Amino acid sequence: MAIPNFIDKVHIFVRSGHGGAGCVHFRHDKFSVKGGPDGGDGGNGGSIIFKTNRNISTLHTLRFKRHFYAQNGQSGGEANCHGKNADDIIIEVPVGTTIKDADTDELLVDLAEDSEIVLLKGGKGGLGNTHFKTSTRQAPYYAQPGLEGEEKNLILELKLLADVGLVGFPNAGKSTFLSVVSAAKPKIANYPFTTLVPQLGIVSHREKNFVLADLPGIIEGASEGKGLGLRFFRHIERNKILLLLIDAQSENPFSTFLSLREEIKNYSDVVFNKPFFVVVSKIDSVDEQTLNEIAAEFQKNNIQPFFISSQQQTGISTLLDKIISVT
Ligand SMILES: Nc1nc2c(ncn2[C@@H]2O[C@H](COP(=O)(O)OP(=O)(O)OP(=O)(O)O)[C@@H](O)[C@H]2O)c(=O)[nH]1
Ligand SMILES: [Mg+2]
Repeated sequence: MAIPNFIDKVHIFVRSGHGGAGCVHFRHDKFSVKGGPDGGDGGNGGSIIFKTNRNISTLHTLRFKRHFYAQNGQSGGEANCHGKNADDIIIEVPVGTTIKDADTDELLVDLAEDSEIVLLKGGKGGLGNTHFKTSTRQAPYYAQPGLEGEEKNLILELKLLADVGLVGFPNAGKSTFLSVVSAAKPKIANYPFTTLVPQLGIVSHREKNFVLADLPGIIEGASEGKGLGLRFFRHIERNKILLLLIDAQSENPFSTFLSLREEIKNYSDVVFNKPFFVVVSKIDSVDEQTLNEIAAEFQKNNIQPFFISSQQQTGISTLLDKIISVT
């Protein structure tokens, strides 16, 4: 499920402007033939600024324009005339963009929140000769040159912020679900803790996209620091909606659901209060009567679960319809 417009990594070249030179000039009009210095300062070069914009969700505009040169500052003029400062160049990027130096691989900035940063400062304009007059040097034939701008090759990467998080006990079928709804290829196996770090996939459904995160399974006691789950709870805090995956084969799916909620509550109120859907997985592996009993138990508690089988691809479309209606 490739998404043509989904660009998450681009190379660009940026250069800030040089400062304008300070001016060497002496006043001479009909009243002062040998006037004092009046050379003005040079203007500053334009800077390269990165700014987040929440209305942009990909880096694709940078695919067409990859070179950014800020203008140089204007030179200073006579009669203390200050050279014009060059305009800054503002490059807008989605929240979640990281910027690396392409030559050194050094991470320069992580625009994880709304922010604006001057990445390459324009060169400062030079001072005109007015500034260099002293009691012993009445006629300075000197002004500063403007300072050089900077240039850099950059790699911009968009860290995907997942909209939807898959949360469940180990072996619940989270990775399998991710693998059938996105192009991601997570490791799947019939033992707990197959997934060790969060995996992300982009789900395209009815011309809408969302990012789904498959998180390592949490175990009872995760909130007390047992198992891997806790380390990754931070990711869950950034998700908008959670899918609580409950294995239909578990002894009592409803009490499995309650213990999952309990684990979450012990860890974080933020996560506990997030909207969630209950998804009963692997429904191909139990008989219809069992499914009816599971449904009845949840319904008694006013919860309407989704029933899916990733293996047989049943119930998936209905679930995705619901997700895109709320993301
Ligand atoms: N019958 C059946 N088996 C499934 C289904 N989905 C997943 N499984 C199996 O369940 C086992 C665990 O699946 P995973 O997707 O690795 O589970 P997980 O929740 O990611 O597990 P951890 O990463 O260990 O937390 C694998 O053997 C899968 O083949 C399903 O819809 N039906
Ligand atoms: Mg997994």
